[in-house]
Amino acid sequence: FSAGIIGAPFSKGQPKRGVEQGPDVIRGAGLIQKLQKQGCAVKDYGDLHFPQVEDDDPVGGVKHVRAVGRANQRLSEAVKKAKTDGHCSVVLGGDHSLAIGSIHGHASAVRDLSVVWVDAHADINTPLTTSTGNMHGQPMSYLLRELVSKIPVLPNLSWLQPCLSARDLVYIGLRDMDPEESFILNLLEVKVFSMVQVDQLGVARVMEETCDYLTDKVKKPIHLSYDIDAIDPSVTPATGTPVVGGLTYREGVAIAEHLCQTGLLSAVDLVEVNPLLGPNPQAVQSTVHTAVDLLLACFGRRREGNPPSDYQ
Ligand code: DIR
Ligand code: MN
Ligand code: MN
Ligand code: MN
Repeated sequence: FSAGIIGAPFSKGQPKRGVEQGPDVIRGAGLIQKLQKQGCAVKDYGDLHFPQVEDDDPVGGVKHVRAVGRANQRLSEAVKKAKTDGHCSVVLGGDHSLAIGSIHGHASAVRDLSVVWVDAHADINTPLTTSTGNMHGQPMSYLLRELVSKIPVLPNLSWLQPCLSARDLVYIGLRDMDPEESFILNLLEVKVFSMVQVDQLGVARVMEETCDYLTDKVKKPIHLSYDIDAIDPSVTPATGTPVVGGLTYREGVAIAEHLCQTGLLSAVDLVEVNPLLGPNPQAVQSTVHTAVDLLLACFGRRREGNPPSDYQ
């Protein structure tokens, strides 16, 4: 196990300030020391620098296309580097538009991968279906091969090739989808474990079925893209678009533990932590600590305990 940590302090995929502070607060809560303490080798690549993009007017209602395009091009290179260096890449967001570059960079290093997208939202609006114009509600539409004909040419995104098949995608935790997003998911027959399935099956069964589905033929590396708003806002309120009725802390951690135990986890995004949005400092702390615990579970921490490691 080794983690290649990449900070991505980027917020232009959505309108609220503060989410660019995600890498700082997650690092500040001791992520790297805690990973090392549990026996995980860590390479910290530091934070990416995203230069100001001038004249970034909306394109057909989609906001900050050029900034999102440029930032994700940089992130893709950084993730590709972390992968070729031999690490499980960890992208600390920043908003969820960063999944474009993270998954693209991962795919360019390993060729074929599967994605587990844990989120209250499907983030699969196209530039034509989006009602908000926010790019963090759209990343999956740029990544899926099946949707390539639905994506118009956009500035600073010409480097991007779709690199994921709908068959290799599983959603967990959905509970707030736009009607057009539901239409797309049905059309492409994407595997979805919404909160209804989490309720009906329980998280253990959801994870068994997720892994069985993804490893049906070949065992591809898994990219986990974890939006902190998948967890219930009673636990993780410091996020831009909280939705009631989410995963419990235990369900959220169980997802990360199970994916770790597959031995296939190859990249992780932890996005949408916004320390300026909690109602009080404890709410922010609860959000940040949960984010750290999810990442620790991705790298082998088990609630039933771990034997001592000689790393440290
Ligand atoms: C909405 C909200 N579906 C949109 N999406 C969010 O903006 O497209 N994604 N909040 O995280
Ligand atoms: Mn999201
Ligand atoms: Mn979300
Ligand atoms: Mn399994």
